[in-house]
Amino acid sequence: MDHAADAYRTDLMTITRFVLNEQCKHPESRGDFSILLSHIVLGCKFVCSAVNKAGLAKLIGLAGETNVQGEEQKKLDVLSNEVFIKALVSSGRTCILVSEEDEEATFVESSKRGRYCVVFDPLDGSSNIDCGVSIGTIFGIYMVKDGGEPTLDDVLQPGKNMLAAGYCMYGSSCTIPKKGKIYSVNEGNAKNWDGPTAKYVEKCKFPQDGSSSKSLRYIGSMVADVHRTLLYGGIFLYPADKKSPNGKLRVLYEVFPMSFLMEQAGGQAFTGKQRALDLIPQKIHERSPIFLGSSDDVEEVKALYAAEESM
Ligand code: AHM
Ligand code: MG
Repeated sequence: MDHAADAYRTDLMTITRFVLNEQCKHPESRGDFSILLSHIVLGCKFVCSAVNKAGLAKLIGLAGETNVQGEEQKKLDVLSNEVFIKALVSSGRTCILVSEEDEEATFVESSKRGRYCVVFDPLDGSSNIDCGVSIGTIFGIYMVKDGGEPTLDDVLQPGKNMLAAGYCMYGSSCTIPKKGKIYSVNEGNAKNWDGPTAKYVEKCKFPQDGSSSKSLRYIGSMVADVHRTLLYGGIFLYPADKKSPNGKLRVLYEVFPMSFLMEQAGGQAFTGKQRALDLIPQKIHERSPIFLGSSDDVEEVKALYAAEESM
């Protein structure tokens, strides 16, 4: 007999149910973190529905503003940012918010203040909005350092101090394979790459050890490229180059959360100089080169940088 339950999973594990289940295991907890996560989930659900109906609701296109990094803001960038700021402030559990879209950090007024700092990119990959490719939200959470008045130092902490990080992909639990068959990079920047990056990509195409060459996959939405890397393995790189000596991606809300997730899944994240999560950012919108993915693949990049340093 054909039961609906055979065709569909009916024991749905939603994120809200997961968070509540986890919280029940810690009866001493105050529930603050769960409340914060539920507000992040609310933001994601709102943005998801806005992205789904972007074409119909005339949300496609530019907002007419340029953000702090000199990039044109899309209407959905502006809307998503507003939604997240409001959701996070109204959670009553946050004290400092750093968003890709806002030049200055937001300090939550004292009556609504909590102990958590949230760094986020409300809509990563927004250049892909208009063509319907997957885009997403990236976030990381820190605990404020002490009970005093919050300061920027509370968010300028190394990534390894993050309590949690996540992304939500719009449009579409894992352990990343130890080695993968895919490399993911904007090859259009190749003429400006440094030696180790160029050598690494050359090895991906023309391996000298008898292994097969890797396939190139590059979407141009970090969320989608890292999502695939987590599932299939391989490496995602946004290296430094002559034009952008610090790469493109922002430390607090792109590099750190994705590096955090990559390490949790058993992979590695490297900046070209050090473990990405050991960086201590000096500015909220600081950038860093990043190589992240399967442990063995990142190890190869590390060896090439080490070899160059010893020359
Ligand atoms: P955004 O936050 O302004 O969307 O920019 C970040 C995006 C990442 O999602 C992606 O990895 C990268 O920029 C792509 O950059 P490029 O077009 O230079 O390859
Ligand atoms: Mg981004």
